[in-house]
Amino acid sequence: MEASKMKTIYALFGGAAQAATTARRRSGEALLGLSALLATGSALAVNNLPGGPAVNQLDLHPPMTRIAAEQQWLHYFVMIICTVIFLGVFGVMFYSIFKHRRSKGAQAANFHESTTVEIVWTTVPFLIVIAMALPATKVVVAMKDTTNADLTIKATGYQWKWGYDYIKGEGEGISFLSTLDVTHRMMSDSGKPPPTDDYLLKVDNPLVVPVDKKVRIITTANDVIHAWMVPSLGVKQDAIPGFVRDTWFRAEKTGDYYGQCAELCGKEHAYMPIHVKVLSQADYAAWAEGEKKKLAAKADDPAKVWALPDLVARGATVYAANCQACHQANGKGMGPIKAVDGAAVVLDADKSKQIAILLNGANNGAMPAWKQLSDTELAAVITYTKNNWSNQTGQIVQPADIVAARK
Ligand code: HEC
Ligand SMILES: [Cu+2]
Repeated sequence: MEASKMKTIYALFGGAAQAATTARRRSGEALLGLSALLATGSALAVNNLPGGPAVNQLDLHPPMTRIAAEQQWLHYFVMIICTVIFLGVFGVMFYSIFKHRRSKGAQAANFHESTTVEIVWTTVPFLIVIAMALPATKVVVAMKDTTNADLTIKATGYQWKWGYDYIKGEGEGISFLSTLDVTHRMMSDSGKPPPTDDYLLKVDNPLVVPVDKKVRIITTANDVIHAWMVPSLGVKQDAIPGFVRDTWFRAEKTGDYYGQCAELCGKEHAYMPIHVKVLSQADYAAWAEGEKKKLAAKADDPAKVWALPDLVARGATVYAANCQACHQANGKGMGPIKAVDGAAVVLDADKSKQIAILLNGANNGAMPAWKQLSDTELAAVITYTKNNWSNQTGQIVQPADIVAARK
C-alpha cells in the first residue's frame, strides 16, 4: 500500500499521538483521504478473507458443502415468498386506505361470514406454509443425519478456546487445543486497527480435516454453553456442558474456512474463533501421521522425575501458549489479572496452593481452570512461575505432585 494512504488510514483510526499530529498538519489530506475512502470503500487495509467474512459483506458466505448450498437456497426461497406476500398485503392495504378514504365519501362495506373468503384465507396460507416446510424439513433431516461418518471429532468449548479430539477415523487419538493467536488478542487490547484480513480469526492450531469426507463433529462444553459455527460449511451446533450434540459436514473444496463461537459465553466470547483447514486426502494423511509422531514424542510419563532447568524450559513454552495473554510476558498481569511475579501463592513453600489455583481456577473462572493440561505441563508451568522473573524459589513441582492433587 502507498505510504500516503497508509498514513491516512492510521490517522483516521486515531492511533498514536504522532499520527494525530501528522493528521492535524495535513488535515486537508486526511479529509481528502476520508472522502476517497467513503467513495470507493476499497482503501481499507483489510481484504476479503476467502472462507471467512468479506469486506462489507451482506450476503451469506459462499457455500462449500451441499448442506450450506441448500440452506442458502432455502434462505432465498423463503425470502422471496415473504417479499411477495409483504408487497401483496401491504399493496392492497395501502391501495384500499388511499382509494376508499373518507374525504372521497367512501362507505364501509358491510359483509359478514363469507364462507368463500374464509376458506380462501385459510387454505392459501396453509399451502404456502407447506410449500416452505417441505423443503426445509428435508434439509433439517439431512443436517441431522450424522450416520456413516468417515471421521468423528469431538469439539469441546472452553472459556475461551476450543479443544479438538479425533475420536474415530484416520487420525484417531490426535487431540489439541485451538486458541486465538496471541498477537491478535494484543491488537484487540491495544485498540489498533486490524492490519490483517483474518483479524480475530487466527488460531494457533486449526482443526484439520480431509476434503470430500463426511466429518462428524460432536459438540460439548466444559463450563458454559458455547456453539460451534462455520457458516461456509453450513454448520452451527450448540456445545452444552454435560450434553453431547452432533452435526456434520463434507467439505467440497480444500481451503481454509472460518467461524466463531456463536453462543454468548462470557466476556471473551469474541475471542474463540474456529479455523477449519480442509486438506486433500494425501495431505491430510501426512498431517495425521506427523501429528501422531509428535504426540508419541510428547506423551510424557507422569512418573518421570525432572531436573529443575528442564522443567523450567518446558514451562516457558506452556506459559507462552496459555498464560501470557493474560498475565503478560513479564508476569506482571494487568488490571484484575493478578501478577504472578512476586505473588505470595507462587512464592509460598506450600506448593499445593498454586496447584489448586491452576487445577480449579480462581475468582469464578476469571482465572480459568487448567485441568485439561497434562500433569507434566502443569508441573512445568508452575515450576516455571516459581523460578522466573524475580521469583527464584528453587522450588520444583513434579508431575507426580499434580497426579496426587488431581485425586
Ligand atoms: C483469561 C486470563 C487468564 C489466563 C489465561 C491465566 N490466568 Fe492466571 N489469573 C487470572 C486472573 C484474573 C487471576 C486473579 C484471580 C483472582 O482474582 O483471585 C489469576 C490468578 C492467577 C494466580 C494466582 C495469583 C495470586 O496472587 O493469587 C496464579 C498463580 C496464576 N493466575 C497462574 C496462571 C498460569 C500459570 C496460567 C497459565 C496456565 C494462567 N494463570 C492463565 C487470569 C488468567
Ligand atoms: Cu464460547
